[in-house]
Amino acid sequence: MLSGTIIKGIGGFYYVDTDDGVYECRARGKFRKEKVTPTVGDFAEISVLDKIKKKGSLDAILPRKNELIRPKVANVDQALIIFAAVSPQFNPDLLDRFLILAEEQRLDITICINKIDLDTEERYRIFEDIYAKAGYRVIPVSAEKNINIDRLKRCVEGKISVVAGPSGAGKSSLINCLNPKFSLETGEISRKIERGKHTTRHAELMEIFAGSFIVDSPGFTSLYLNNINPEELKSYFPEFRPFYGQCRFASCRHINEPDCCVKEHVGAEISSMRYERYKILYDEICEIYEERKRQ
Ligand SMILES: Nc1nc2c(ncn2[C@@H]2O[C@H](COP(=O)(O)OP(=O)(O)O)[C@@H](O)[C@H]2O)c(=O)[nH]1
Ligand SMILES: [Mg+2]
Ligand SMILES: [Zn+2]
Repeated sequence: MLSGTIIKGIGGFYYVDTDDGVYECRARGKFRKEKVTPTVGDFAEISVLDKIKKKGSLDAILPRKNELIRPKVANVDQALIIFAAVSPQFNPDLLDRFLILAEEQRLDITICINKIDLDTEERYRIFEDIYAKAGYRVIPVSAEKNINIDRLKRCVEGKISVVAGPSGAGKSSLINCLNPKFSLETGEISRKIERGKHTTRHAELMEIFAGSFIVDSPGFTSLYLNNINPEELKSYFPEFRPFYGQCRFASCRHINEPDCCVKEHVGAEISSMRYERYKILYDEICEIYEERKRQ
């Protein structure tokens, strides 16, 4: 018997990455009976049917730590959110939307600021500070000049990381940088290929090195916060957490209530930029929420 990680599932076959290479497996009937769908990211036990042709059968999947819906992946360890310092211009509003979606999925989060080689005035440092203070791990890098790639490598080591970020931020370039064995298309060419893809994309794990996987997340492309409950938004701002339970009202939304402990710390422990965005997004989400109730 062998064990490994399911890296791809397609047409009834599951591809399991083991110490003995990648095995193509069919799932035993009991999965259907038990209504369990093996999922990319699952740790699986397989029996070897043909060692040469690398065929096997999927016998069992181990209990999941978590399960994302879009992309459909189990056992995700972290979201790696990649933004460019410039080109495209760093956009904190967009970053906050990515963060909220990742927080909603309860993922551990790393923010990677790429292309620092182009940011001659080092304006990215302002954002590095704001997000580090909010409680996020922030890694400034350059795929082009190979800056801090070791730090990024350590951060993905032994984990399943879901990669997200705007087009052009340098996601593919960074993956190529982490392991020169990879040669993902980058730049304009890659965007043309992406536009050409109309088939539904199946989630697939890329093994960047042994035991370290990355999964692309087309599901993060819609950044309308349609499914966020306005009352839960505050729990997606980690910098509010130290003040939990200290406002006068337990239900405090930290907007216009009296004796709000969060508001008292804005400008100090809590960045004004992030707090202002919280209020804007709260209004936006309330509007969507009300609109849906009327329908
Ligand atoms: N100057 C500079 N350019 C970069 C860097 N990383 C990526 N690029 C360029 O930015 C463009 C978009 O990169 P790509 O990896 O395709 O971005 P993706 O859409 O996020 O996958 C490409 O032309 C890259 O060569 C970097 O660190 N510095
Ligand atoms: Mg790309
Ligand atoms: Zn409050």
